Amino acid sequence: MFEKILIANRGEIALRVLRACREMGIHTVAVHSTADADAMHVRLADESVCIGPPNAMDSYLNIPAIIAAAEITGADAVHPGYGFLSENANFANIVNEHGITFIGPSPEHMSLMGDKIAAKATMRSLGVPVTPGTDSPITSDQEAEKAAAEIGYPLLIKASAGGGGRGMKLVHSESELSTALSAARSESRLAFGDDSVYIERFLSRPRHIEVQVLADHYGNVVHLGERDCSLQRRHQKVLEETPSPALNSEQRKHIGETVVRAIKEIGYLGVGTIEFLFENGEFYFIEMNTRLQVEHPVTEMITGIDLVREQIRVANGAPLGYTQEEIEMRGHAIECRVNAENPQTFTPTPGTITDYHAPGGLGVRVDSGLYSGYRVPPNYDSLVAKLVVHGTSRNECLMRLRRALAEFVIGGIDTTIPLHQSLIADSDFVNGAYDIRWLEEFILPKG
Ligand code: MV4
Repeated sequence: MFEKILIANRGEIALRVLRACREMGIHTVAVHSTADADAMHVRLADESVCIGPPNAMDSYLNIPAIIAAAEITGADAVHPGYGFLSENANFANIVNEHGITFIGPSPEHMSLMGDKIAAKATMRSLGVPVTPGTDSPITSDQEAEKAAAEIGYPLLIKASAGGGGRGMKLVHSESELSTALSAARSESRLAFGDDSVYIERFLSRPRHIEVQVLADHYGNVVHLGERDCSLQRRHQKVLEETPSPALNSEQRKHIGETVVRAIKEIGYLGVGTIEFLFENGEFYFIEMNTRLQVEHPVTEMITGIDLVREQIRVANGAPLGYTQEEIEMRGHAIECRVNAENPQTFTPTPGTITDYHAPGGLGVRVDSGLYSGYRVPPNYDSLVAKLVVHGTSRNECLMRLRRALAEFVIGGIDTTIPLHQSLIADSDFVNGAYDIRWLEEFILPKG
């Protein structure tokens, strides 16, 4: 097993990885910016290295500084967490070239899935249902018009190098097509240095459902069910749950088996998430994420599988210790993302935590680096805690979540806890009757 892992991240996920390492007897190296010198992940790590100033470009995205920290401390593996360098194939490649194990898939799989057109073409060829649309980059207005005639309006123009909603253009009719195409191209060139775009049929009110997979070096692949991540604001997830209230057990089994077959076929390694839009009983593949995701704990709560431990084990060459049949999905889990933001305006609220009390009790988990006296820096993502609750049924989970939210004390700054309280009190949410547009409509009248 690895002796020492460098955690190339910050905040709650750095702590999450550190906890898995400690349970496995693996030493940890924290890296941090000058803004994070007092962060919990730095305090708890066996060793820490300051890698630069607050700006992420100069610290958490600074590849030479991170490699130097790994070499100086003698780390034999790097865990990238999520965000930052976690889906950067160039970083993974450099780590590996230094004789250090990148805890994640191969750089080739990261590049393949980073190219959204190639990812879709690959999935389609493997029998995964994909969103109707073009299979190669659009090269001219005429080609776009021809494709649009088959796909129908409204349609979406998406950037191949985009993902997560960046660089999408909604087109209502042919008269808008040429202008939207040039706009999408130039925005994509500016943002990603790549102007490849593709066209998809626009699905008007789907749900966002993603399937978790786990693969080892020996062709063993399992799925760990799905997560419903439809509750988003401006492409930021707010609350996630598993199982999805929208799926029945046949649909779950079918999409799980479809995904496992495809992932086995490409020889993928580690954890991965296959994202679908789900509308009128049909799944449409949109993207695959090659990293551990923020919302992974809901899957852990219903399966009992420690996904970070599994990532580390398979990266080290260990085989999965179980088959699909041995995985049991029990009960229901919900995650609330607690952000340092005003719950009405969503303006970030960095500042000093004056009081802190995390909820506890049966089925309650809090992943957070907060403590009383900690100063939330203004430089990074506003996620400061994840409240994850498990229950034997969705209803029990909801009752427990209501109780846990009421117990949660984060003093000194505004957080999105009140938003979660009003959200889970709404009858549409209680009934599971929501889609990707529901949350923004829910927020609007009060905004
Ligand atoms: C779509 C779509 C409708 N039709 N594709 C946004 C993020 C990126 N992963 C894909 N996204 C969408 N793609 C087609 N063909 C609507 C969205 C979308 C969305 C998807 C999931 C969760 C929230 C969303 C919010 C707005 C738009």
